[in-house]
Amino acid sequence: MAETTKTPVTILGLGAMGQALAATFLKAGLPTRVWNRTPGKDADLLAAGAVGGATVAEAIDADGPIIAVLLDHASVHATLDPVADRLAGRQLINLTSTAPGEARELATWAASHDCDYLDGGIMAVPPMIGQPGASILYSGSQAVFDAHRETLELLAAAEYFGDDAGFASTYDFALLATMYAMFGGFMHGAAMMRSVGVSAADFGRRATAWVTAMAESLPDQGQVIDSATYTDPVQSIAFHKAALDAITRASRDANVTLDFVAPMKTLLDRQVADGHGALGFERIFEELR
Ligand code: FVH
Repeated sequence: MAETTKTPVTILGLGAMGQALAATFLKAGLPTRVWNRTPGKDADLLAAGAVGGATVAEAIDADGPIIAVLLDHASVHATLDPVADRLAGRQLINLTSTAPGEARELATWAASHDCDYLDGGIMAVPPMIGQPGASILYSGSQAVFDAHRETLELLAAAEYFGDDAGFASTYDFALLATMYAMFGGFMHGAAMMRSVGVSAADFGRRATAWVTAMAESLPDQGQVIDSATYTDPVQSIAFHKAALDAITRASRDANVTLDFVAPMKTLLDRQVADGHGALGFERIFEELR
């Protein structure tokens, strides 16, 4: 990661993520101000050299970007609305998870207070902050990103995706949707394997190898989707429907509910009923959007 210029920063929100961000800045020697709604969460940070603000107004009364890492969109407004008149000429970097429309609303709200807004989607859990493998996706104000890129790189690899404040959030939640499908599939598989006495940890090790191998195909599937040519499949929707039917029977035999696999079966059944059985699996993309 790049050298930092020791830009002062203010962090609003000292949950697990806010504390990890603040600790990383402090370790890098950045003057760091912190604030949290509930007092007491700043103890370790103060001991490490942070300056605590008793109020939001006090915390943001400093140079440098204001970094919000709060629970959700509502908590960003709850925190910043009362100090909106102090935001003129400031730069706000919002790392709180917000839906794309919420991020765009915050950008418009910030602009109405003459405040420059950059949105970020954190692709990491707190222990990963400052470590290789962590990344944060940004969109919104390029001026804010360019001005603070070195500082942001202290936290995680930083990538900028243009001036649509909702873009980074869309990317964030698209990646999370992919992740939750994998996690849910693992829970379903682990429940099946428990019925024949295999531990979830053992299954996890084998599932990792399988999922890693299968994930290699995602860029190729993406190319099929982008070309919208589903007529020359490696394996057809009808083939995958048969597989989901078999998974359904196997799950019933293992006394595992169909809560997780049923939506995928429904999608494939509908594709076949609509006459798309001979097309490639990727055609379900057309059904989803
Ligand atoms: N932790 C993670 O693994 C994920 C990784 C990906 C990105 N997320 C998002 O980061 C945001 C903060 O997450 P967090 O882990 O720090 O969350 P908590 O530990 O639950 O802390 C929440 C903080 O928000 C404050 N807060 C909540 N409601 C309000 C409010 N109405 N007004 C002001 N502050 C509020 C809360 O304060 P308190 O309860 O201690 O008073 C915490 O500081 C989040 O968007 C994740 O989705 C993290």
